[in-house]
Amino acid sequence: MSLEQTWRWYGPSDPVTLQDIRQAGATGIVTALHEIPNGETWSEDALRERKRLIEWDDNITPPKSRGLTWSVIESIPVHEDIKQARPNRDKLIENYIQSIRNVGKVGIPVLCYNFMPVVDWTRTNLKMELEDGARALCFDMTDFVAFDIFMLRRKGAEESYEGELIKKAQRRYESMNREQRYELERTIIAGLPGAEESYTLEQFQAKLDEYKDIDDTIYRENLKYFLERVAPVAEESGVKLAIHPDDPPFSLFGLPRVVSTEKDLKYLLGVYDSIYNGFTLCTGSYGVRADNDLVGMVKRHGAKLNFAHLRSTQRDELNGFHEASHLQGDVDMYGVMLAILKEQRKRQAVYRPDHSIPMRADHGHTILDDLDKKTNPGYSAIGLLRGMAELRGLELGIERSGAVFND
Ligand code: DNO
Repeated sequence: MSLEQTWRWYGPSDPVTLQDIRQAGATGIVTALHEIPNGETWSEDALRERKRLIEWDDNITPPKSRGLTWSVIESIPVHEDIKQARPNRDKLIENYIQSIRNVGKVGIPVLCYNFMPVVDWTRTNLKMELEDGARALCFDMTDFVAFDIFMLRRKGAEESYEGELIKKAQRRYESMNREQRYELERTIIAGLPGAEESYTLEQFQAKLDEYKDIDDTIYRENLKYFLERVAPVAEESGVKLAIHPDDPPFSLFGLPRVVSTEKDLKYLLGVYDSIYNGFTLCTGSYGVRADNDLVGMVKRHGAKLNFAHLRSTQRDELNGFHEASHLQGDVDMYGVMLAILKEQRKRQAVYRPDHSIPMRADHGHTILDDLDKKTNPGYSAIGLLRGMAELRGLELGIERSGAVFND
């Protein structure tokens, strides 16, 4: 198999163990030093120590290789003060740069990050029941508007939505009991796994207020400022940046969004033209917008595709979605896989050493034994295992069919 199969591991407290991951067939680990507060430098020692833990079993003598490599960092969070261009941003960017240098020294080749304001990925329901009893992550627009207008009571929120939707959201809100309201609030603002920020309702409103004068144009400038400083260092250090798109790929709470479309991507790749300033193709995030041509994005920007998150979503009539199984839903996974494998061939033809593009199955359903366990939403072992097995089969089938050689 030629794509590098990776798996996101949340560190020593993840209920999924390194051995589980190895048995699932992955060889690459995607993880972060989640314990380091946002804005602080990741030291070379801390990185080395975690890398050793991932790659070697030191509990036996002599130590034994686990057959795993730390291939991708996901993510070093970008501090809110950098995103908002506050006066101390240069100091924080300096810390970020130092982290990248340290990542380069210990030899981790890819760094995934995002530039979403206030909230990282956002859902309204982490346990949507599918017809076969499996549970999926979902973003329901009616619930979201119910929260925004009737629970958060954000100033001006009504202007963001159409009258019919607001009425529906009001009926939804009125039909919910206290527990259901609390659960919705926690799901939206308490932070999903990997999101390093978590808020109470008051803190959340205060955070939103900080953005009242920051529109897309200003926010894009702030991303540019960051990239102009960070990308050259990434190149020097041999660390390939891979920006993750907004999830979902549209504005939430009136906040700016600048990594949602191919146009956004083109802009930021142009800020510093190098394969070290690249992107994460998250098919589930970009794929929520019907106007994102995923296959075309790989064809046009493939040289800078540094990491792939493969998953599918199913849109609904209100612009919401739920996470489909990996080969179903709105994403043309066959087309995307074929395009990625073609990009890989191109790299091989010019002897690019990084032709084996790291990919991971993203956000599995909760199924089988995991339904009764405490798991990280979207990251339970069995659902991801199913996703990865399907993607692996798809890849092998495409390779054997010879379709990669067709124009
Ligand atoms: C969710 C993830 C995101 C992603 C970050 C990257 O499952 O895809 O949390 O890790 O946005 O910075």
